[in-house]
Amino acid sequence: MAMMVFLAALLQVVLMSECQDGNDCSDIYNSGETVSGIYSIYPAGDVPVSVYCQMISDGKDEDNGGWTVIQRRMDGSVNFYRPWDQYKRGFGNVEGEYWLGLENMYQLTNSRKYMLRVDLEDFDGNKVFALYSSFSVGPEADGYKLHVSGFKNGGAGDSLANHNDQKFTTLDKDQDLYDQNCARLYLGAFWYKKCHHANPNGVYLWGDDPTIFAIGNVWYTWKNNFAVGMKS
Ligand SMILES: [Ca+2]
Repeated sequence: MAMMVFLAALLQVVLMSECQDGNDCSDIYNSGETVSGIYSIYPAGDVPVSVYCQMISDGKDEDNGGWTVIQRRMDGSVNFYRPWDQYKRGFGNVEGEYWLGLENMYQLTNSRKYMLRVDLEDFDGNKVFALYSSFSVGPEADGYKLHVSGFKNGGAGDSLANHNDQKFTTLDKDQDLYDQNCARLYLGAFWYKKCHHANPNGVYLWGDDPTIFAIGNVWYTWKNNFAVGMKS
């Protein structure tokens, strides 16, 4: 069976602080822009960052609003095996595959409360998601630690629980708990532990390959298989 290939991790404001226009996609949505597309947001309040906003107005109440896409894989066009500096700043094509950047994620989640939605799709068109009512990324001085809680299952299962409270590891910065560098072992970059149940920044594989192990876009609790071409 062919495995997944698309992951979009989205953020949405849960609680609004005083309204500042355009800090994130939620602000843009609330200002009346309800069409999904590329917008400029201001995670740190001053420097604009181009981002894809997934605007939902015809879904369930908890889905409606502007979601800031923090990571997306869809066609393997962007190489995600990159060093720390690029994971810090962000990379890729905002109209396609990209990573928003750890510093941007920190700036956003440090100032407001967000939830996280992980959308997964396999090569057969099956779609599932995982929802977390709370998501934040800590400061660089603390390794950009991941904090997720409040899991709600949309069929994907909870593959991030294993990664909660872990620091971020890239090929040139090992902050995981394994005795080797998990990013180098699994050709990605993530909040690895020892090493992962999810590898959304791994290699984009066009389907299963039993000759390899855990380098693809794994989301273990959905496809109970580390030899898949899925992610996260
Ligand atoms: Ca290590």
